[in-house]
Amino acid sequence: MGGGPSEDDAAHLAGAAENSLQPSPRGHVVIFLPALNEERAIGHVLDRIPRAQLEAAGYTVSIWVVDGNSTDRTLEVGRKNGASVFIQAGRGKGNGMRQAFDHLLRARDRADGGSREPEFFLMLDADGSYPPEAISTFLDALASGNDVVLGSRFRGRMAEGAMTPLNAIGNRVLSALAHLLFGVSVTDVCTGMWGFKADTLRKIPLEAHGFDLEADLFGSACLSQARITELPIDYDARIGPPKLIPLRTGMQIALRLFVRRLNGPAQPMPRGRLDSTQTTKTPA
Ligand SMILES: Nc1nc2c(ncn2[C@@H]2O[C@H](COP(=O)(O)OP(=O)(O)O)[C@@H](O)[C@H]2O)c(=O)[nH]1
Ligand SMILES: [Mg+2]
Repeated sequence: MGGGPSEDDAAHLAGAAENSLQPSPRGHVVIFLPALNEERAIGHVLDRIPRAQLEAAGYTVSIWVVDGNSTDRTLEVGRKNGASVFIQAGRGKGNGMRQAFDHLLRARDRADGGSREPEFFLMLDADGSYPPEAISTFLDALASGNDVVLGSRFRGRMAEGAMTPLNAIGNRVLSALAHLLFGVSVTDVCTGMWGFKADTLRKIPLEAHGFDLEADLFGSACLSQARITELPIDYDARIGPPKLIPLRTGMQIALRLFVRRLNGPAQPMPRGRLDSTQTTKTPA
């Protein structure tokens, strides 16, 4: 990689921006699937996204696989199933998602020509554990005035074996810590399913590099007085091996919560810088 997006990429991007100029009565929905070596799961996740239903309801939908430089067939399966692909620079879920958010926010700014149609960003893990069918409910919660919606696995049905006892305890402790530090009630701060108004993401600073992304999203949203709500979601066992190392990741998440709290409401990060090593492709 390197050297910036090719002319081919630029043409794809221009095409994507033109598509999103089509008027959409209820707004634009951008769905992000962070993925590192998820060739076995990502096709199923993409299949389950209720794209036709969302389009019939009046949304314009685009779906992006945010790839952490997978070495398996993740990208190929993603493209085959109709997703666009964003290949992050470097490693880490936090780095990848921050780059992808910045990139898409910038693309949306170029596309809407100041019309400011509603824009909703959804993020869910690409490992088959979160329910894509719940996207419509998340959009309803955003459309009815919430800025940030997170899916709580502890308030929904959890499949047997989907979460190890150690992870369950860790998630509970980290959620209690988040509640204590930010004063906003939360039962599952580490959840991998989120919805945002794009304008909220434009305003909140994010600094996370890895699996501390969710802690950063939550803390930063709280400090910017965003209206946050939780919805119950079902949680299944993931397809394929996990990427997360429990205890180390737990410490990293706790540290992110403290750092975010101590740093306070920082200035929003300048959005829209495209790192020269990122590449993007929409499906052919
Ligand atoms: N873009 C990107 N995604 C990643 C990276 N590491 C993990 N992921 C994805 O992030 C999601 C959460 O990872 P997972 O191993 O399932 O962690 P867990 O669900 O918290 O146990 C999955 O969809 C992974 O494929 C990375 O470095 N970059
Ligand atoms: Mg997972």
